[in-house]
Amino acid sequence: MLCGYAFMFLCVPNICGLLTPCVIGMPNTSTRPKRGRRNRRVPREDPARNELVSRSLESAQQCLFNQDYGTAFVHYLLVLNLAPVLKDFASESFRFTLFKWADELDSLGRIQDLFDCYEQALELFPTDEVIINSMGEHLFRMGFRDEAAGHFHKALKLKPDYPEAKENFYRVANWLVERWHFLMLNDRRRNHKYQQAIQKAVEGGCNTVLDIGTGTGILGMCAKKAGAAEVYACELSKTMYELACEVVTANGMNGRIKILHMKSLEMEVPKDIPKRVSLVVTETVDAGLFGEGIIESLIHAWNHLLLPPQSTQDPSRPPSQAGRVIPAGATVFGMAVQCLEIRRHHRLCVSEIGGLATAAAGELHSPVSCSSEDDSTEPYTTERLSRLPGGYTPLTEPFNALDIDFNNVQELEGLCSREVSRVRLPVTGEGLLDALAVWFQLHLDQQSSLSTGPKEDTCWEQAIYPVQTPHNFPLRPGDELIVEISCRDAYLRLCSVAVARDGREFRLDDCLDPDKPRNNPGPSGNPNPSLNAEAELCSALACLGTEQSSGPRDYTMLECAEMALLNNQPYHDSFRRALAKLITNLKDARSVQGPSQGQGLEVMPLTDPPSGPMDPGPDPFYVLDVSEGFSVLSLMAASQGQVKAYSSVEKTQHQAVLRRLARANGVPEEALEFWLNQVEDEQAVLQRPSREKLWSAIILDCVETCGLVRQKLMEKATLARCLLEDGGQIFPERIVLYGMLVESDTLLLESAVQGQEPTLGFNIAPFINQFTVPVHVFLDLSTLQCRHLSDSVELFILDLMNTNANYTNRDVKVQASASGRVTAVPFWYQIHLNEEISLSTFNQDSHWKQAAVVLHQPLAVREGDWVRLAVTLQKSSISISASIEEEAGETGTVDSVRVR
Ligand code: 44T
Repeated sequence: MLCGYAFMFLCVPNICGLLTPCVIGMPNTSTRPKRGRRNRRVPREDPARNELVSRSLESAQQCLFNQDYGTAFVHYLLVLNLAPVLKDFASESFRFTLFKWADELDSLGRIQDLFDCYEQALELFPTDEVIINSMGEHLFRMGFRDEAAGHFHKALKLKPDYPEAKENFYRVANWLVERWHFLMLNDRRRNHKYQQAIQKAVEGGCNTVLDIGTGTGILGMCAKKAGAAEVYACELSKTMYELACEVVTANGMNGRIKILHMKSLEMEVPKDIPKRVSLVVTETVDAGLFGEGIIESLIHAWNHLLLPPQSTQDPSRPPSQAGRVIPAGATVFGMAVQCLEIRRHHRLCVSEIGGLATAAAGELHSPVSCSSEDDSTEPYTTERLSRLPGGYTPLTEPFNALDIDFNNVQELEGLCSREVSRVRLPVTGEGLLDALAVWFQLHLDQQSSLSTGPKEDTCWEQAIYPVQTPHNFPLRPGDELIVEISCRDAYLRLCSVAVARDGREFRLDDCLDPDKPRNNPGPSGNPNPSLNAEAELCSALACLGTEQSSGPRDYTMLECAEMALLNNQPYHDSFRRALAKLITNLKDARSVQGPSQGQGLEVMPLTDPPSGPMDPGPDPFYVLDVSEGFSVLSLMAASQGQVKAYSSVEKTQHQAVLRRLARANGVPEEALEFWLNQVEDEQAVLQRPSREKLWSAIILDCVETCGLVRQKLMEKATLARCLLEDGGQIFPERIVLYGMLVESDTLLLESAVQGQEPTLGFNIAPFINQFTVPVHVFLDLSTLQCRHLSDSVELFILDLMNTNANYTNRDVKVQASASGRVTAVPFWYQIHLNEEISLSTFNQDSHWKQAAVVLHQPLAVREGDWVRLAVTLQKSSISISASIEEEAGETGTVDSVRVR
């Protein structure tokens, strides 16, 4: 968002010519409305009404011309409500007015008004995919992702080839129907076990059933099929509820399962279900077991929706008169691990980035913390340990963290008020403590259970509780790790609090004195911690107290990807070299041109005479960094000397970190400005050069962490190019997309319900597969289970310095290096900062993940076959189709179609 915002200001004063709204064709009022059918009644002519319509239309046009969009919108509403027959003619200008007015309302924070306008617009144009899609964009920006995704989906259903909606939908489909639905439905073992357990319970007498969080309706249908007399199901997501209704109908159970669109916690007897049920089935569990609120749901269910449990006093009560839950309970396990991949996403590991010492940054945390009281933190994140690049080292044996009986309401209720329990874990491996990994066994009934363990053959992720302390603590066998286990806000929390060694206990969270040496774990970790373990330990111990901590520490929060970026030294070194080269070139050019006046910059003098590396003499070089989120690139530019850098870092806390780093690294205060503060402060804006071609360098953020090209990248590049001084540069100047052919069943299992066979005998796949998205994001290609069927091949080039030179379609030929089924084409980018310096997004130190296009149909290839990949980049979303090339060709033979 920031980028767009910054660019708004960037372009308005400088290249307004480029942005002047195009003249929208106004409806021709003299055109006669179409005649109705012969037998339809001709509406009575009403001269006063006609007069009003035509006057309002005129006013609407005038207001539009004057850019008074609010008034124009009201006039259009009036016109179109009074004279719907004008809809065809006025739709374009009406939409234009709506979008302009909505943008204004958005920037004024008038959110309710904004959505009211969309509601009114949709009353007039209920099937207008452009309006629906645009409303989705506003919803998305405001954080209503489910609703936003619903709008994109609707727009796409109305017009399947509408590129904007397609791009938006693909980006958010994961929120609408999360990917684990596919994994779950493809997990035959899991399906079968649930079915067996439900069937046994129903056959044993549980004949009234409630499925909490029914998803596609599968567990409810199992209960019905097993012979339950009454089955109810509830689902809080609107999209999933509608899907469940479709699925149940398609399986001939319409009316036999009552599906409610609500959260189970809101259900009441007899309002929603006529009487208490004898069985609750649910799979509302996430990798951390409790994250979907199962504890709260079950407490509520026992108190309001379920029959009383089978009591030990009266075991004779028949099962139909007693309540029970599937799953019956769970056992939670934990294990301490060393894992560089986790570490670099949660802690600052480097003492230097791009020539800047990082010590002054202060304590930086990722938003994942089990000890924090901060609302913006999550207690855990999730990963598939087996798929983490670089692997992990267990430091303890798996330990039993918790046993929970879902059939015991007292135990469920007591969980949150239960004392914090402490476990002492013998350390069995040598390494740095990076996280506690957690998984569980879900006991469906006495006989059957499912495990989400990292060693099991399952698709489930584990919960990761990263260590947030700034120290590096090398553990070794003989130590004891002390872990606290608690349950707060119905989340399970695990926290490593101390290490016991040689009879002493060292607390891990205590480093109150910021002047004490920080012990950064190092960018690549220490492959053999024992090498300098003693030195590390001494320094770690110097930071550790044995007495109680005296209160919360001050820290700044960075997103995990921002932290990984900060730890990415090759990234920053490349930028530093590329910036240095540019500045040197520009200096040379200036010295040839003569004195700085030759630049014609009308720069107001900087308030204080700059000191340090900033040369007060010549005009500075202006560098703008519009990276998303936290970035130190502007500061690195400023540290080059004779540079005035503008950062688009938005958060005050983040700006403070950059200021601290600037001070500590001898960068004069005035060499670094914050773009948004600048545009809000008119005085400061005046101090900026007024020349149009302002910037020596503009740094663009091209690739999202998830592995996709950033939206509107090429538009931004076009604008940025207009703002460069002669010899100035956009970083990067070019990005090249690479890909390869792979056979990966894993990707298929995550993208759609596979195979022709019904799922547990039910017809579910065609319904849920409507939500299949061809592009997978956030992949770790280095650990993805797949067979490579070709070498990597260049798929596409995006030239940011010459956006006209880009094409939208390209055919690429690639030779199969092995026989197999091509199921996907993973892709990544080489980001060229200049001719010599480039970065890959498929790299061990990278904060980027990779993405992949999953082919619509797998393509069988034999070794040596030539495959033609038709690659399309529409907006910034990529699509690829593959076919066998009958005639032999040369690797990488390319036919490109220049479109723009
Ligand atoms: N878990 C798989 C599936 N919901 C995630 O809207 C299982 C993941 C899994 N609806 C490890 C192990 C496993 N009332 O559609 C969602 C959600 C809905 C509710 C009504 C409620 N109280 C709720 C709570 C959630 O239920 C559906 C499923 S919840 C997510 C399940 C071996 N990791």
